[in-house]
Amino acid sequence: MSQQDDEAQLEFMKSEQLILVNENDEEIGSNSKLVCHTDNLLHRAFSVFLFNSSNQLLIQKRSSFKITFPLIWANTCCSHPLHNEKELVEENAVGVKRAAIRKLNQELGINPQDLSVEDFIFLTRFHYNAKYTEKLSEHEIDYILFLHKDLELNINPNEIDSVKYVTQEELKEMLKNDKISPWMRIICQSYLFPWWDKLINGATTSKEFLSTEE
Ligand code: DMA
Ligand code: MN
Repeated sequence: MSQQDDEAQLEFMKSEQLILVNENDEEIGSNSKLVCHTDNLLHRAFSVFLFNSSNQLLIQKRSSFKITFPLIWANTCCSHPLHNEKELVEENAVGVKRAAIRKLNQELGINPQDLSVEDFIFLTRFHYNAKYTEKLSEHEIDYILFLHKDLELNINPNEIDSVKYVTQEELKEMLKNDKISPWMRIICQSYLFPWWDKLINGATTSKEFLSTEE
């Protein structure tokens, strides 16, 4: 870590205990957020995609204070479930959804009372590894969660530089021209747009999103 690192971000790095997993996403222990990202340890993570009632996706530009991948565009909110009783629950991805409610509040100021775990649609999880610098990397089993709701925002500037709602066409232009996080790029290339079409066509359950029938 460097001397310029933001205090608040460094504190999360030191104090948060993340969930270490094997390639099958089975819990195998815990370590600090810092060690996970300096020693390339595989850990559990999530990526939320929030759509409003006009079916636009909320994306965020990460703040300059972020220790990994600052000032690049990503999906609505990403983070990690913590190694505690509430967020370790695996049934229906409840632990990850609880972590998502916690971070949607901390990053975007969304009132936790406006959300419940039932609002989230868990679609899939995937394994990826992305280097940021020689010293820092992401190595995660990332859970993709959709959320289709109009929500009031109050952006935390320590986390987020800016946010905007985009259409599919606008995001496709950004994928050509802007700096986009590696996990967001993978999700856009492998999953996002067919599911976004289904959302526009009224899908609400994971079964509807994942069915291959038209
Ligand atoms: C980590 O996101 C999770 C993914 C999917 C990259 P992050 O660096 O934004 O985590 P945090 O918000 O906890 O710093
Ligand atoms: Mn991570």
